[in-house]
Amino acid sequence: MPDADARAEVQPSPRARKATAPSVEHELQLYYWMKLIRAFEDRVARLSRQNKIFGGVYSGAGQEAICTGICAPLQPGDFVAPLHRDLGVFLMRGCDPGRLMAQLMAKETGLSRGKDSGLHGGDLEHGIFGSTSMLGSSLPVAVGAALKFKMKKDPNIAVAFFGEGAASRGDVHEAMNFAGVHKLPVLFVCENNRFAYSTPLEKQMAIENVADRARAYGFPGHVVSGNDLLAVVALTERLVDRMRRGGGPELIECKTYRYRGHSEHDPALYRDKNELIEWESRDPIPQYEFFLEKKGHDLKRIREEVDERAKQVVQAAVEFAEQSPMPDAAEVFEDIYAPSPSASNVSTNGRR
Ligand SMILES: Cc1ncc(C[n+]2csc(CCOP(=O)(O)OP(=O)(O)O)c2C)c(N)n1
Repeated sequence: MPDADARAEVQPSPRARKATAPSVEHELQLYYWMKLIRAFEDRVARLSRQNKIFGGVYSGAGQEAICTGICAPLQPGDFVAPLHRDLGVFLMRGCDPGRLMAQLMAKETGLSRGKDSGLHGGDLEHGIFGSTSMLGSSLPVAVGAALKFKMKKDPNIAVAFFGEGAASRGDVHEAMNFAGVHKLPVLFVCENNRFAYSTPLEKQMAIENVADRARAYGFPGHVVSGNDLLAVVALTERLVDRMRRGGGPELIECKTYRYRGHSEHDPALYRDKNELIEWESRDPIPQYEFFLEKKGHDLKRIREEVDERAKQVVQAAVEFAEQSPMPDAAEVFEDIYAPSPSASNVSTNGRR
């Protein structure tokens, strides 16, 4: 549990803060995104209890400022490799909410056409990599995408999300080392929510910050409060700008907390109730609402409008997914391997 000093330590520098100054429109858009992600996650948790979701549900509730703040400064063509708790990254990068919901319900209209766990569907049209279950395995893939961008002199960047648990895996270190050696445009984002399933932070690592490891690979590491949207946006904007200009990799460690269990089937009895309460009191959404109110917005009106808009988007996604068919068993062997060039016209039913 961070003490008061640790909290102060993760506040952004005045320079980083000054760099943001989002326009009013952008300010409200950021709010909408956080609320949409929370509403989507909450609905998925409810659907899971109604047995409508296939496979595990790994809520990112409480971590919305990270998906929002990291993705807001990204551009079309950037590549993202989300972790299993990052439905928000899919929404932020333009994945259709209906297809995302259909993926979780294993429907034919889902990202992997109902053939895979909800977590593994990627959306390459929007530059979103569909991860495998192996923790940390998506980081070398993001680094590969960054290598491509560098070789083609493309201004795009890759973003690799991972938890502090995954940070203990070899793939993560190999990916960072390669990125450092070749000065690749890849942003490593550690969502440090203090638990990897039931393993607390103290049993995961012997140092204070995951970010401290970046220096060993030859690039900067930064610590930020993952519950402070403005801080995450300001830092990300600055680093992404530097990366697009050839500055090489960066690592951001976002200090945050996982509100729910590891997944919906985990009551998380290993956690201290007071710790959860303390972190809930730092919830990113009311924190950002406080900012909006201080800026002179009519918060009550804005909240009602945004909640209504988010509710409608989520409801439409649920209806689309519920009305979608289950996959056709006859197609079970399709999409397993990429078609060979000579066979590319065969047996794909016109689908990618
Ligand atoms: C190599 C590997 N080990 C264990 C698991 C089982 N597992 C899945 S998620 C998870 C916890 C991951 O924690 P973290 O990386 O901190 O991310 P978080 O779930 O906290 O967001 C574990 C142990 C796995 N998928 N892969």
